[in-house]
Amino acid sequence: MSLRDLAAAGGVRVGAAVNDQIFGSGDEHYRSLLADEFNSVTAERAMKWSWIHPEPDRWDWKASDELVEFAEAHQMQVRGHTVVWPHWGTPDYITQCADADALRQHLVDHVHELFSHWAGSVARVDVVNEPLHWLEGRPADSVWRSLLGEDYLAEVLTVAHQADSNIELWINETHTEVIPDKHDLFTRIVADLVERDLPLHGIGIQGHQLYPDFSPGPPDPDQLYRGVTTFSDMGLEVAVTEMDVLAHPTDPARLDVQGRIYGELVDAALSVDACQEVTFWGLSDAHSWVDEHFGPDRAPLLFDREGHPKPAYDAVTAAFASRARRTPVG
Ligand code: 9MR
Repeated sequence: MSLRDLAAAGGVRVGAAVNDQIFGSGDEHYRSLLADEFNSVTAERAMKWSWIHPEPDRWDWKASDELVEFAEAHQMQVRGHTVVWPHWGTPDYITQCADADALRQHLVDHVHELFSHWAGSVARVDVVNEPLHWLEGRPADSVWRSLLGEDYLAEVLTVAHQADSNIELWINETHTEVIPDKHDLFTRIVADLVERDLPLHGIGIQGHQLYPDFSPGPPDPDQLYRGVTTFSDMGLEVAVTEMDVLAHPTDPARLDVQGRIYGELVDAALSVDACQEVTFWGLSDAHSWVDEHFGPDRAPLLFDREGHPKPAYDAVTAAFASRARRTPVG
């Protein structure tokens, strides 16, 4: 049984981030692996503001439309990623905006155009990505925070809900499972939005495991479980949205160690009913943002460079199988 079949048997989604260059090149092996093993896709870049709407009067739909059409043809769901992102992926006409009303108008125009284009084909959107500093328990500095104020998340949710109330709205954050201060602040922010009844559907816990290259702590399934239950207890849906696990090049047992870590993390997340999705941040070790940023050969994904399944694939498959045994569909 493929990963996708096992996920479907448990009523959950298994996703992959799609690299627009490889996908767009028409690579048949890449495309068939994607459709055979996954039932959800996230565009790794193609839906970000800088790519899809690089200038106020210019939209570039090609790469994302092609992905949405592919997903429809293969009965896969689409996770839209992302609208407001303090750190990155945002064009200069936004990051250099100096006037709050002008920024608000850009937000309304952008979201309305996106959501009317995507109506019926994009099920959910990470409307805010990484509102906090990457490695510290404090808000990220951005034009959104400086012009619209601390409560800009509420404003973004309201604008998006007015644009299309059928698209699920998500906030996506990273490293909360390895930085306790960050988890605590994020929990307070989300609890406040929920208490005020803002239209928030779910929380994405990205799940990048970059230790020891970057993250302050090693992968910790208990902390991931704590993160998932925190938001599930607030009545929200939860997804692991960008998982990858770095396998350090000098460790001879690295692929087995990586497999064990993957299995424990996915198991911890899927053991909570509210966790409805695990998405991996890429398809095979041939292409990952990890190698570009942290050095070559970190082999962070489920398939090797040739597209063959690794021990990580087997471990993740076992975790999805156990979810399917616990909550069979139908
Ligand atoms: O993997 C993505 C990389 O190809 C892009 O250049 C980069 C900027 O758009 O974004 C990377 O994806 C990020 C994701 O959108 C949000 N969480 C962290 C991911 C890795 O940096």
